[in-house]
Amino acid sequence: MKSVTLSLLQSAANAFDFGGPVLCDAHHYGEGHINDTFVVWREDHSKRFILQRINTDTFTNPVGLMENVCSVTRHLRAKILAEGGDPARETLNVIPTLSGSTCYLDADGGAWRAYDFVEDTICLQQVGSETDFRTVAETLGKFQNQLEDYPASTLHETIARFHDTPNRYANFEKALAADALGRAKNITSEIEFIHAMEQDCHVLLDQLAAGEIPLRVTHNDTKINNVLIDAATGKGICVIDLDTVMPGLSAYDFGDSIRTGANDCAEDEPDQRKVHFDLHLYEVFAKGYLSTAGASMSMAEKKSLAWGARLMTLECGIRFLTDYLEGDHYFHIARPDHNLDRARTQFTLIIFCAQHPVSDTNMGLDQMRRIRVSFQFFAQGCHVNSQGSNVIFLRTAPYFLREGGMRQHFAHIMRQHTQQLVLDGGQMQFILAQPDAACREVDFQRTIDKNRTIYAVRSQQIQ
Ligand code: ADP
Ligand code: GN1
Ligand code: MG
Repeated sequence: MKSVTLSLLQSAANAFDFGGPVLCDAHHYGEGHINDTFVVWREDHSKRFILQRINTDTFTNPVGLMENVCSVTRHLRAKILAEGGDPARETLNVIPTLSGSTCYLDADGGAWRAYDFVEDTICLQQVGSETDFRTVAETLGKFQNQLEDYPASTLHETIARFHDTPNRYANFEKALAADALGRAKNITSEIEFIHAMEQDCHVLLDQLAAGEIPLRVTHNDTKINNVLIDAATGKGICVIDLDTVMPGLSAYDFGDSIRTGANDCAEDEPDQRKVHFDLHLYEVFAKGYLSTAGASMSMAEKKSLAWGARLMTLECGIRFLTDYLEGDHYFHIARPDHNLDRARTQFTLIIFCAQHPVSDTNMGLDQMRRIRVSFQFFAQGCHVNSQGSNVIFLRTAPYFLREGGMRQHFAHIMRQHTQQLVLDGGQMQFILAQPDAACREVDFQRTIDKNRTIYAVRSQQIQ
């Protein structure tokens, strides 16, 4: 799409009923990857609005999309009023055009829409505190509840097969086969990683097809920056970016938030050593989400949420990498290899969840809790405090130790404290040793003692 100039923006703004003329600023607002978002002010600065050019390469039916948004927000408004809330702040309010339409189509085929600006809110790009993440979780769970009785069949499918992970996988394969920019040679290990995950891609759709989990009306893009938090009270205020509200699975909404929130660095962090999946934040989010959405969910649906975390992360990584192969035409980028960095971050997060007990009861929380103790232990300070020595994991190491991000964390702790690691079912213990800063070769001798597998660290100095 053509880039937005001030005159294009001003003529779009002139089409809307803002209650008088507005001043435009052609700088993009916010950090969305899809639409072009701007803030416009009334000339007397009494009020501001969000003016957005909908990305019509992505959303090919903007009029249908706005029908969804208007109808969903009407439904939400009634719920908010019934609950004694303030609909002016707690959902998006569409500003009509001067001719009464929900969007304005410009001469270049661009589609524009406007909303009231929801004032005095915080939009998180990364989770700063546990409390905020819990708030995001509760707000999204509540959003799901409020849409429980929405007639799903009336919604336009704004992006076909949006969370069809096997189809995303197939699209990746096509982009790889075409390799239009000759970039495949840069991503051999990522390709191998995706191929190894192929079977996982089907899990949620298989559960849906088998009738084990229900189709609901879901948001489908629950990145944490799509929830606004009240700046004064810290309460969750408004779920925004409603373009993808469509029939979907609760696992999609749960998973996309985990992907963005239980990660203690940015989605596009270029240094993979800094990427760390935070199991404690996972648990915080799960509790918050279930506290508002859980009552109507069966155990099978709750269990599916953990798969959502894994598959939304995988799917997003696959999408970033597909875009990288195809020349970065889908997600906005700000630097070369931006999509590659984003994809790698997703894959590192998955490696961290490699031991994720996705099929356990109670969404794996019990087992999560057990293994968390040790995960937290070896995650402590591991980036801050690097000794500069190397630990090499041999082929005999458990597979998850051989993978990038996980290995970094293990390696650091190994060289500081650990002599022996015991895996007992999902449980791990570390037997501490005095720190020794030598460069170590670490091997894992598999010893079976009835029910127990012991990976002993044969730690020998190699230099
Ligand atoms: P995208 O689809 O590109 O992510 P969004 O609709 O999420 O677009 O908008 C991008 C950003 O603009 C949001 O992350 C948020 O910071 C800000 N934003 C969007 N709508 C509003 C609103 N009504 N009030 C305040 N901020 C908003
Ligand atoms: C896009 O629009 P935004 O920035 O909230 C994308 C999501 C991805 C996300 C990755 C419509 O979200 O699906 O998960 O980027 N939205 C669309 O950051 O494709
Ligand atoms: Mg957004």
